[in-house]
Amino acid sequence: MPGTILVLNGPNLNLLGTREPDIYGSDTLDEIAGRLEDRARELGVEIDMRQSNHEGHLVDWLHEAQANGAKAVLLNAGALTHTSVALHDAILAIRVPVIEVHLSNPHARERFRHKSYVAMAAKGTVAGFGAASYLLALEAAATL
Ligand code: CA2
Repeated sequence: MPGTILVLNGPNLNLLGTREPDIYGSDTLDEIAGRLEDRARELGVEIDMRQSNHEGHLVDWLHEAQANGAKAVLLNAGALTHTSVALHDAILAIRVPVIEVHLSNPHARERFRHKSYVAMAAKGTVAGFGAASYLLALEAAATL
């Protein structure tokens, strides 16, 4: 639907809440989606939250955001953040603003997480606030 904010989640984020709560928090992705839905209702925006373990699905959904006239995309590309030129190119290929989201702060972690192909193409990044990163990114997206 035109004006929707797409919330895209990459590999392994379906496992949230089951392991590594010290790094990623104890909320499941469904719980985060619920909180985003509540806040979206208050802000008067529509969200559509998805998750895939496959890079191509994320590329297709970015293209779909453009084709359907989405307002913005919140993208937590998981580990693909640090490897995917395809996602970088897809973000540059669309005019819809993309906000990079991370639960953890990749810059405070291993060196291989310091490079982000998503950040180089995104409008901005919210990272390090756990589930609240998504809510802060939604606030930003709603004002665009
Ligand atoms: O902090 C983030 O949001 C990340 O995008 C999460 C990715 C990681 O590769 C990025 O560097 C930062 C990993 C998601 C994996 O999520 C899991 C959840 C529960 C158990 C294991 C992995």
